[in-house]
Amino acid sequence: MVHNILSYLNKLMSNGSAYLRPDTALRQSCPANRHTTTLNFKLLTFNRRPATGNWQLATILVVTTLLSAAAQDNKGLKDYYAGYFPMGVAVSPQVLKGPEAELIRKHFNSLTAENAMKMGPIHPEEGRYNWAPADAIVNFAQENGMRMRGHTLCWHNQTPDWLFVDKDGKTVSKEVLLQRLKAHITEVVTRYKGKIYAWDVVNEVIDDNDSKFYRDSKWYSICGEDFIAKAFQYAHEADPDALLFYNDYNTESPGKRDRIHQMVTALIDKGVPIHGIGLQGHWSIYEPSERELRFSIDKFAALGLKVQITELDVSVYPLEHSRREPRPDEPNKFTPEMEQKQITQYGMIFRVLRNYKDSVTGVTFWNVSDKHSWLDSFPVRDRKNYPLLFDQNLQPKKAYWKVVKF
Ligand code: HAH
Repeated sequence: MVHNILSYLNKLMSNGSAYLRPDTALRQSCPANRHTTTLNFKLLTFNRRPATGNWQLATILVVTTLLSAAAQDNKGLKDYYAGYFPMGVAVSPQVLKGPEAELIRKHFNSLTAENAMKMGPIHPEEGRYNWAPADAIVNFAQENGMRMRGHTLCWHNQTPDWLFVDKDGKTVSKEVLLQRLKAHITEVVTRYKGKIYAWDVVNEVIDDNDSKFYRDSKWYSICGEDFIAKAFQYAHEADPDALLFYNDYNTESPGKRDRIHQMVTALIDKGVPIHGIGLQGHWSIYEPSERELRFSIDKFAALGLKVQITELDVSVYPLEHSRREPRPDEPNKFTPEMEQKQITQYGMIFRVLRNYKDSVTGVTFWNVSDKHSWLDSFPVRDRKNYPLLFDQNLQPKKAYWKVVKF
């Protein structure tokens, strides 16, 4: 049908009645998200005074334009970035059944479980696994031909109560803890072997404070640094084909970046199976700078590692990494200034990522839309944030158009 209309149009144009350049004219005159408004406006114009008196032609113009707008509208993030990297999103099983499901199918070709595969949720008692939420997400990915990233096998947060203590509540030995880590990783990685192509094996073990090195966690106080290399080995034994990542935030601040680089270099030198670095990408409208972002990607890619942005969002507030109480004057509104800065920041981030497409092998957003983000309650509870590309009604924001028009 599209073909017929177009060839009829062509015929009219070659007859000399050609005054129509629907596609070009419209694309230039309006941003893609204004198609509907512009079309209505055009139609009204024709109703009042058809340009050539040729109603048939005017109708065809409207129909073709509608079709081209519809085709444009069907493209999602993943389609714009098909020549670059997969576009992912972190989800709960609930959003896969809700109104978000359609948006997820349209825009994303990779999924991460926001919480369902973390040790606390998936392994609540020793030897008892809660598979259903994680399975639901993996199944959705499979049914929709999406990639699946696993998050995360070893982290200091969201751990189950039993993990670090014995039956009497006493802290376990290093041997017992490593044995528990091995059992956990083997069970989880084996279950999703062939379905999860990349795992965040170890998450956030480097301290934020430049005067420290490793984070002072239960894992570290019981095992020393050994648990890190072991986690990668256990994961590799369970699925030799999976790509294994070290994942962290604040990776553009020079001190932390250097410590991560030092740790990862030592792992590589020891022959530990590590294939990539996850830069979480919990960024803000104020940071990182283009220079720091490029520097981080360069530095890790130079180690021969794949780089993925694993948890992208752009907070409209300055970054803070520790919880705190709300302040009385705490803003909650998405102001035009925030919006403008966010458009610019998202534009910069994706320009850089496209530029590094040979090193950057995946980009994942942390949550679907501004309707709900983990940043609504972190680091300040009840402070609304607007960090994503879709608004609270699941509509693309101006920052979305900035990211896809290049
Ligand atoms: C990430 N940490 C975690 O990797 C992810 O699993 C979680 O759902 C959200 C964010 C970021 C982080 C943090 O947990 C604590 C302080 C700063 C940043």
